[in-house]
Amino acid sequence: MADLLSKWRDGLFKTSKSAFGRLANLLGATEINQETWDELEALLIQADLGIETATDVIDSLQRIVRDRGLTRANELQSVLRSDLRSRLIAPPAMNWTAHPLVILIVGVNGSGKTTAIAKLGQRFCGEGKSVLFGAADTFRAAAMDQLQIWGDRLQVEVVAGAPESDPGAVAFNAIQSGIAHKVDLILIDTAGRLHTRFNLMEELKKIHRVVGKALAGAPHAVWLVLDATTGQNALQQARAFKEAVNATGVILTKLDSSAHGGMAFAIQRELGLPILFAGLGEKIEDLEPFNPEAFVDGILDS
Ligand SMILES: Nc1nc2c(ncn2[C@@H]2O[C@H](COP(=O)(O)OP(=O)(O)OP(=O)(O)O)[C@@H](O)[C@H]2O)c(=O)[nH]1
Ligand SMILES: [Mg+2]
Repeated sequence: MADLLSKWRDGLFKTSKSAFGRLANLLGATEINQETWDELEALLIQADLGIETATDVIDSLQRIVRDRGLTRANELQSVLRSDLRSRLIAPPAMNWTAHPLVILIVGVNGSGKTTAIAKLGQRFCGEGKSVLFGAADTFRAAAMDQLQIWGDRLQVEVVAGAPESDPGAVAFNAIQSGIAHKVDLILIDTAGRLHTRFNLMEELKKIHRVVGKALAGAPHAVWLVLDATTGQNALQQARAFKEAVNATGVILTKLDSSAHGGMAFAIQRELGLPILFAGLGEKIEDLEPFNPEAFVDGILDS
């Protein structure tokens, strides 16, 4: 447990050092006055919470201060911590009813899709599930090699196609193979694409449709991989992917290289999508189920 908490703390080091790092100074042994509120609001906006969330947090804290008759700024620290925790939802438990369970992994270029698939493969294999990877990123030959290397290492079957072959066909084959081998989980990797490129988003919709033809009800989930270093721009990406292929959850990667961890709040508020996993480092074991308490403690404890 201590291990897990230090993993979150280390992973969120940059975020906790950024805007959040000034909280301790701001919320010191002084009286709460208008300046406290103005500075706190500015700090929360700089910390990537988004303007709406920042305003909401201030309103809620002001209510608590009135109700409890608080006067000292340092009393706001614990109030803020519990308010921030309450704004993040814990990820729902994995639903394994479908067999095989098919999950489509989508996102812009370089967001960490293939790495996340390897990390998820390791996690679910460790939980005793049989896993298959579908390499429906036929755009770059290296992409298939990358997934194959992970597959070999994890002893997970990888279904790939010829370079530049139809990604929908690869996804279809992956599902057929998964059904034949009675695997528990099929993770389908897709090529990175800019959410603004119409043709590429149409191609993604097609992959989604083909997956549904290969197995009724599939994909059972669409996980959107967002790079935490991109900050607020990730929200635009998320909206486009949510609309195109009905993304059901978010994997927030590279929190360890980002000072923008606060965007987790904006993602939940503005998209209503749960954050399922958080990438806290480059190693295969550095993907953790999203944990609101550990997350808030990580960003506040600098
Ligand atoms: N520090 C850190 N690096 C990460 C994390 N996740 C992925 N990366 C790195 O990000 C880079 C891109 O990762 P990929 O998994 O190849 O990204 P992708 O989305 O599959 O990329 P495309 O297929 O080209 O769209 C790699 O160098 C990864 O090691 C993370 O959580 N933390
Ligand atoms: Mg990839």
